[in-house]
Parts: sequence; structure tokens; C-alpha cells
Amino acid sequence: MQSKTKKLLAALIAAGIVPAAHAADIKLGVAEALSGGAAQYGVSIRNGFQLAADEINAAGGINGNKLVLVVEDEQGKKEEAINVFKKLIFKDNVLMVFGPTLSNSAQAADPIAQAAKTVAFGTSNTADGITSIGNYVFRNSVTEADVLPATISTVKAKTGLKNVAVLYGNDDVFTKSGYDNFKKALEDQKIPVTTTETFAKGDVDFKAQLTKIKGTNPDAIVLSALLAEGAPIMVQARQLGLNVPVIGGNGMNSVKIFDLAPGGASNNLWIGSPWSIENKAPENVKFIDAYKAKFNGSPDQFAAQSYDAMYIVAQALKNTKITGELPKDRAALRDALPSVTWTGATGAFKFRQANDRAGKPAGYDADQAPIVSVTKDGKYVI
Ligand code: MET
Repeated sequence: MQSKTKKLLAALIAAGIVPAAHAADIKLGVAEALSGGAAQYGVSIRNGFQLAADEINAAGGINGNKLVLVVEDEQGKKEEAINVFKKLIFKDNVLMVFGPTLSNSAQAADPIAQAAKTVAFGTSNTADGITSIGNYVFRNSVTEADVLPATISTVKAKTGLKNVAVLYGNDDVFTKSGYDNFKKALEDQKIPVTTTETFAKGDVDFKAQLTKIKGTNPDAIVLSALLAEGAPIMVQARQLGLNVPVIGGNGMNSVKIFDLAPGGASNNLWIGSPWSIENKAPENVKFIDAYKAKFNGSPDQFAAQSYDAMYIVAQALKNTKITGELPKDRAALRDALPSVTWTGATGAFKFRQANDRAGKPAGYDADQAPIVSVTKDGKYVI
């Protein structure tokens, strides 16, 4: 800004014509999949951010400064995630970036944020290796590695399953990582696999794989999929008379499954997550009520995690002196984040240091334990 303009703005602020908070807005980037198949998650995520930011601003903002969200659609595609990260970081000059929705995109876009020394904070990325990208990469989404062993052992204890068939998407970072972690958990828990089948993004007919699975007579199907393919898989499995439990990863954890696999096809789906709509803790009840009032629908885990993430960043910002020098402020926010603790919609939260591939300290993962639930007549039941 020209110094004349600066002086004029200062005079207008002093005269009360321009609100002072405007001069110190805190710009946060939001890069999520708002169109395409992953919008099932991305729209919920955006809503969670919006709800939390509105609440924080209504309560006085961050030391009097307002949070302003710059929201971009990365379409669930890694090339778009890269473009959107570049726009937010280098053109919009945001303090940090939330997102992207899919691990597949995070693996491509987070290195841009890392190189620019700007925090990239994922609220839904659950694949292995995301936070190994570097020390500016954070997430509050509990990883498949942390969730799937608990999901498998709970289903084993509750249903007595002796073996399983495995079905997974082999062309997506998240579904492949889910598969790796399922495989490891099954080996650790000594559960035999009757057959392992694969599919690809955009497939619509899964009858060949499901018929093969049915032929092996498994006690359950372990499914690592995103909803776009996972929902039709459930519908087609039930059509073929495969009514065994389906054990899903994070991709299957959305109330959208009840619309996409209607008429009981979504029953008997087991998933693990730190968040449940049934959890009556006051922070969660407040979140659910506020979400329903604002968006006229029920929240899901993805909205809960983005809502909590905004509060986690807000706590860090309260302990950060914003100077207006972007590189300094971006680094200060990064340094303030690891020690934040917060009790929100997903319960008590803290970060856990992650390592890079060489075993050196890198980014931060969520340190939270999952709860396992099963779908019954349009609900997740614990
Ligand atoms: N967990 C997915 C991923 O990491 C994204 C949200 S869909 C469950 O790619």
C-alpha cells in the first residue's frame, strides 16, 4: 500500500469511518472438493469451517481481529489442488491453508505449502505419509493406521468373524493406504483373507468382483473405498445376496451412505471414528445444534473435524503476535500449533509428532482414539 493511502486509512480508522478490525483481518485459505465425487465430504468440511469461523468472529474474533475465509474448489483432483494452493499462498497471501479433501490431492499439493513455509492443515486426510512431507503439514483427521486395527478387532469380537474378503480401490492414495493398513491389521490379528479384489475410480459395475467374493463365502467384506464407488458396491453386494458385515475405512463414514445406498443396503456397515452424532458431550451437542440451525441438515464426521480444526488454529492464533509480515506470521503460527490442546466436537484433541521417511521430525498427526459404530436403519449405532 502507498504511504499516502496508508495514512488516509489510518485517519479513517481513527475517525471511526472504517472499522479497525478490517485493517487486521486474518485471511485463512480453504481448499476443499466442492464439486465432483469428493464433494460428498468437501461441502461438509467447508460448512464446519464456516460455522466455527462465524462463532469465533461473533465472540470477538482473535484478539479483536476477524477471521476471513478465502474458499476455493479443488474439485477432488490433485492438479486442481496444486493450482488452488498456489493461488491461495502466492496471490491471496493467506496466513495458512486448510485442506485439501483427499489424501490423493494432499500428497501432490502439500509440498507447495511446505516449500512456501505456510501451514497446510488437513481435516480429512487419513492416508499414511501425508505429515511426513514436512514440518508445516498438520492434520486433525485420525489416520487409517490408527483406526483400522480397532475397527477389525471390534467387528471380530462382536460378530465372531473367522475370515474376510478384501475389496479396494488401487488407484487412489487413500484407498490404497487403507488397503495396506487393513492387510497389516488382518495379519496382526491372524484373520485369513478368502480373496482380494480391486476396482478403479469411476467404476460403476462391481458385480464381477462381488460374485467372486460371494464364491469364497466370507464372514465379512473389508472395503477400502470412497463413497462414489463404496455406496454402489454396498447396493450391488446386497443385490447379489451378500449380506455379511462390510468393514469400511474413513471413506465410508458419512451419513450420505444412507441416501446413496437406500432401502437397507447400507445396513451392517462398520466404521471407526473419533466422532459420533450419538456422543452427548456438551461441546458436541452445541456443535450439532448449531450446525443443524445453520445448514438445515445433520453434520457428519467431516464437518466435526473441520469445525474443531478452526478452533485449534484459533487457539494457536491467540498465542501468536500478528505483525503483518507474512513470512514471519506464517512461521509464528506454525510454531504455535503443535502445543495446542482443544476439547471440541470430536472430544479431547492433541497433536502427535510425525516423522519423515528418514525418521526425522516432520509434521503433526492427530492423537485421538476411535470409537467403532455400525449402521442400522439409517443410523450409526455404537
Ligand atoms: N479420508 C480420505 C482421504 O484421506 C478423504 C475423505 S473421504 C473419507 O483421502
